[in-house]
Amino acid sequence: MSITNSNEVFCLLVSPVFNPGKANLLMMVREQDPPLNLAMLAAWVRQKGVEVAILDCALDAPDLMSFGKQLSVYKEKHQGRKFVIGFYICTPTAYQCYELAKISRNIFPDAVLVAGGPHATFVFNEVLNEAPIDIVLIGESELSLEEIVLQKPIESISGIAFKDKNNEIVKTLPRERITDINILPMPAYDLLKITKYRPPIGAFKRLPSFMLTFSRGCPNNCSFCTKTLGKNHLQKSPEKILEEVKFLYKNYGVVDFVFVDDTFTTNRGNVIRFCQLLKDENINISWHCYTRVDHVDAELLQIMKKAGCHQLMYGVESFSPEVLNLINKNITPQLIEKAVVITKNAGISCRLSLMVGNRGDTKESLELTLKEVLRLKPDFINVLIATPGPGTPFFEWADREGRILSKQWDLYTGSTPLVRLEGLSSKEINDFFKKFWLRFYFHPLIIFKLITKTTNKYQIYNLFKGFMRVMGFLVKRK
Ligand code: B12
Ligand code: SF4
Repeated sequence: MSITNSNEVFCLLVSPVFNPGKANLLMMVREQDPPLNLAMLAAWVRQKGVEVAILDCALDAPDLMSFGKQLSVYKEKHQGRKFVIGFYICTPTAYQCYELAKISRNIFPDAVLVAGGPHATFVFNEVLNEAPIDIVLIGESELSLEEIVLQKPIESISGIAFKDKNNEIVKTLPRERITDINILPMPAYDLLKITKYRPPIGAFKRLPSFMLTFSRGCPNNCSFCTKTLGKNHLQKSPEKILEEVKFLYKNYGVVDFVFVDDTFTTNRGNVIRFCQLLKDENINISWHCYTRVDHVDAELLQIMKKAGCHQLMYGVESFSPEVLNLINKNITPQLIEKAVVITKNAGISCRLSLMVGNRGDTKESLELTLKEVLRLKPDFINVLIATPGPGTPFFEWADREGRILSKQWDLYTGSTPLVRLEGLSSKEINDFFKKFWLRFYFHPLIIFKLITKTTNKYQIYNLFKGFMRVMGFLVKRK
């Protein structure tokens, strides 16, 4: 497993297909997601002088056979070179990645196979045992991957796990974090087919639209959230954010952006500066971001609106104070209401992200949440079934109490009840999941608002497509 010369190394980063065959409602509104994390890692490795490519299976290798063919093409093209092949593993794609790793091992018996991402970070033992993966990179991976491709002895690399000669799993010391993320190069957007990607239906206003993220870590502790990059919130400077936006605008004509940072508005000053920079540059873009209801205020929202922000998604989860408390959300129904009102007043479309089947949920808490949502009438809602991702407090609690109903990872998509609750059966969770979507999107006033607010034919077509897909999914579901 040793690499001798960085020029000889070819690093191939693989993003698996998010399996559309499995029950997952979000698939119905999702289009094509860019592997942003791989673009970040690729840029870092390339900066260190190593040639790198990204294979996005969703676009170029939708099944195992075509994946094998693609690998053979790389092998042919880069004969005699040492391959480092890396897989992005999130929980629902874990099994698929294990299959991809097996195929890779057959085609490249001598390659170094590595894996990273949220699932690999929290269940590295399983990954090393179930797949022919040589090294798992834990958490932030730029520095560890650099050392792997630059041939450092494996035992001296921190932030990884691997199997030693005795087949024992060794976890090395934690890796130091990159504290100034402005030193990260711009993600290798040139390695992605930018215009083939498209954010979820309803999240973009016009095309081409692209997703971006500029921050790492979150100081909050919501119990269901997988925090691969820890608690320290770091965000690139507004100037760096603008640089990336401008790059995509000028080189690929991207006019609409979805900032998928967990909480884009955490650093208020940064957001205001970014809005000012957009104005100074006179770039006419529209954008959308995710945030928390306690990280906005009326003035900030007005400034964002003037700078092209057309939609905000708030992680709200529930309107029940007991549930909000149990999931450690650290917000109140009053704060949620205030955020919805000031967002609407600012002329920004408001999307609430909700969950059913969280710890503490009962029929009463879910009825209350639905009632409040229908009263406040945000423009959109997203509803998922609370899913206990490995490494989260929700998973640890449910596992400790023997409440996990299945550890079949490809069910961990947010559309299957996986935790046995005191106050609700799985059937009731499923019924509420359906009820939330159907009651909201079949509400005459919501439909009227959606139609009258849409500004172009394409948006109407897309919303209709999303509506039909979601309803088809829910109707077919038992
Ligand atoms: C943007 C985003 C999306 C986007 C695009 C995803 C993408 N491929 O980029 C969309 C909206 C499509 C999406 C969908 C989903 N997402 Co998502 N998403 C995110 C989000 C908000 C940001 C991801 C990101 O770019 N982070 C910034 C980078 C720098 O961090 P990172 O991804 O962790 O990458 C670093 C390391 O993990 C590591 N690393 C990552 N990949 C690799 C690969 C290799 C080879 C190596 C060596 C290292 C490595 O190095 C990176 C740089 O240091 C995260 C939350 C978060 N803050 O991470 C959730 C998150 C990744 N999503 C999550 C989930 C559950 C989903 C869905 C299953 C939701 C659903 N029900 O459908 C789907 C799965 C889709 C898919 N194809 O995988 C969970 C994953 C939980 C888990 N246990 O797997 C997260 C962590 C949210 C959460 N807090 O719980 N998601
Ligand atoms: S859900 Fe959002 S606010 Fe809560 S811990 Fe995760 S990233 Fe932070």
